[in-house]
Amino acid sequence: MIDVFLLLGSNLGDRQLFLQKAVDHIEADIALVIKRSSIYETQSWGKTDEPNYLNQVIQLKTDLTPQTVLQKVLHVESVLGRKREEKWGSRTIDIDILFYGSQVICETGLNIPHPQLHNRMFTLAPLNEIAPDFIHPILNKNIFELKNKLKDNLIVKKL
Ligand code: PH2
Ligand code: MG
Ligand code: MG
Repeated sequence: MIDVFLLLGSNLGDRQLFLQKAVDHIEADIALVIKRSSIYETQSWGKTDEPNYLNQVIQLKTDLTPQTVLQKVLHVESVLGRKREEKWGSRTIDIDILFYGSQVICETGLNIPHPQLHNRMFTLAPLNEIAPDFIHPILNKNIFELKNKLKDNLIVKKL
């Protein structure tokens, strides 16, 4: 069984409900969630005039291939996103694969580890809560070290 870490994010609509629904769909369609971080309220990274996000990291154990995990994650996004897209005119849930064990995967549409995770406190803070000792297979540093090293001043606080 491979440890898979996913980042959930929502910044539109009932953000907490979308995170919960994502977890429900993931448990039904992909794998049991063995750990989940607290939910964090985070300032929008990249486009800073967007509404704040809620972010959460969850850990799964699965034998599914990374390609299958991606396909299933995109399906969950589209089931949740599509419902709300008409109402809110924007995406309400984002599910990103952060790690698939210690594997490094570079394919079109599938880059693991997530290429930006070490630059984002909204990812490292919740990840550090559940997996501080996990070693980034490219940077060869654990999550705790990456978080302490990162200079990202955007607000990230536990709900
Ligand atoms: N996701 C993005 C862009 N910016 N900012 C925060 N705080 N949280 C996110 O999940 C996030 C973001 C693109 O996926
Ligand atoms: Mg994302
Ligand atoms: Mg995404």
